[in-house]
Amino acid sequence: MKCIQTETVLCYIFLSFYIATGQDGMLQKPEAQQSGHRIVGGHDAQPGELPFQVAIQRKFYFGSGSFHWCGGSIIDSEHVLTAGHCVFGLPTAELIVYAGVLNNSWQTAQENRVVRHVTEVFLHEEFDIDTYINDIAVLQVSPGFPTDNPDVKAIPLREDIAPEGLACTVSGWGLLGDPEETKPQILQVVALPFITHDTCRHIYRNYTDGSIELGMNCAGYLEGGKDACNGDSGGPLQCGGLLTGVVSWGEKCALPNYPGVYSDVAYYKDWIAQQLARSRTKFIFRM
Ligand code: 4AZ
Repeated sequence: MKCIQTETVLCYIFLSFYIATGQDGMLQKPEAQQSGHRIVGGHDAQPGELPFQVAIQRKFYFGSGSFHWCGGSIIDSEHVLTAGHCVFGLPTAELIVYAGVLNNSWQTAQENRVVRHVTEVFLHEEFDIDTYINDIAVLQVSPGFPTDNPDVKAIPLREDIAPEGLACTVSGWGLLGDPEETKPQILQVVALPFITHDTCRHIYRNYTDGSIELGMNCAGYLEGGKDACNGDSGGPLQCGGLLTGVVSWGEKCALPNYPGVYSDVAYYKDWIAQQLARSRTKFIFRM
């Protein structure tokens, strides 16, 4: 959304309202922004089904409370993996992480809910907001996640290239379905087949608003119908119990021949390990 000069004040008032009403920002590539087609075919997640899923929210400027922004995955006792575009340009102090919840409303108390502040953001040094190349970030939370909560658990990272067609799930609190622009309060999950980098690059070959670059993989059906969407960014593509992708972008949602695009966890395994090491070193020096 662009604000032109003569209408700047009105536009910003509108923009604040737009954000406050929970229309997440930044979740499609800027050129591909626009909705109308949204996640279809998902269903409510069951308690304990996706204990690694977190909701990343942004705190309101005034008063208490927060609004949904992105998804993320717990990767160890004090770190969350998410998309670079979810944290790009945002103050660390504005972010808050909810784990162990199916309902992502900050007002809804839930037995196993764990709320954590973000203490450090490690955004990929070469993240490109125009192309979404290197759309990945590690968040350090404080204090660390509990070890005895059945609804809060880390997911191991995939280190090899997943095979074509592997059964995966993607999950999140992103937009639900046409025509209503509602977002679910309950975490949604949908099963999808994995699409390798090479195949996806071919599928998107004639697309002019983006391309499948190194470090990107995909998931979905060529006939469309099941996909991640606005508000799911940063969340997990899980295949065979391993974190395989991070929701990144796509041409709208659930369209035929435009599968969802993910940051490839195996491709970034060394980068992720480096960030975890950096984070731990910083922690030692902070004491
Ligand atoms: C988004 O805006 C978004 N269909 C996420 C995934 C896809 C498109 C948009 C892929 O969060």
